[in-house]
Amino acid sequence: MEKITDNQIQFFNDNGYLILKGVIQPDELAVTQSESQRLIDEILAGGPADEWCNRGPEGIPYYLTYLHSHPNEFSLRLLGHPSIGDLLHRIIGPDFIPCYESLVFKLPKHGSSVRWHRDGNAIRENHPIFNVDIYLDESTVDNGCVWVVPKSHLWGIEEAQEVIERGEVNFDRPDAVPAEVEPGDILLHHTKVLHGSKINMSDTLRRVIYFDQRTPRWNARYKWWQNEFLTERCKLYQRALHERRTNPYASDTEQFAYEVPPDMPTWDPNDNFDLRIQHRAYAYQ
Ligand SMILES: O=C(O)CCC(=O)C(=O)O
Repeated sequence: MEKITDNQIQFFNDNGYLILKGVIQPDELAVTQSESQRLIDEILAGGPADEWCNRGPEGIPYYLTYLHSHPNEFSLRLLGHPSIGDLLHRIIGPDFIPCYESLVFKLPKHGSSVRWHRDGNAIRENHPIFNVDIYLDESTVDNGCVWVVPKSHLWGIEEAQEVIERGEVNFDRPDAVPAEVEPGDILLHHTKVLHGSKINMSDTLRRVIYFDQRTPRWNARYKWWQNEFLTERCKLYQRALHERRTNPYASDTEQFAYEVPPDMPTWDPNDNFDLRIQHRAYAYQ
């Protein structure tokens, strides 16, 4: 199993992004590709997942929210991937809790663009709050890969906001770099690093799964959600690890050992709770 190195963690902390090569093995990649295609087909046919799929600036579907809640064979097991657990533990700490997931897809010929942005409500302080982006397809400049502005996660809120407002769709920044990747690679992007992507005019599809995670200590400080949101999501993560353990891939050589953070519940396998744990239902505002 590939494990993130200390040098890679340093690069991520310094630059706000990092590419990890070949983390997802071919057997898992094949299941993930075919299952995600099934969900995309369901969206394009106006099936149940479509109601949960956002459109981009061009009006094209591209962003399936609450991925685990759309019945599928791959997303919980992917969340339970041991390399992902290991890197979350090492960068964030043992109390990480996966809080959100989505499937982003850029359709061939008319794949949505994503303007320069930071994710969520940017806070002033700099914690390692980041997304794990798992690529199912090659992502290149040609098919609308993500661009990042290295070190911009260290900028102040006003400085970043000025760029976001000025250059919404202008990717010709001399300091921007394309995060080109291959299927099975992982991109880590800090939620405060400026990032975005151009429209896909090429013939190729590109799909990526996003996992976002937080900790109870950050939530206590920034008051994003009522505590129950984290307790439900902590149970979801334990369920994901259970799915991976009980339905492993042939390529699995180990499992991630998660210690349930203090004051968080232990999941009971008989507790078959709703996987659509919505942020807004638990938001403080
Ligand atoms: O995958 C992409 O092109 C960017 C997606 C993104 O940054 C977002 O949806 O917040």
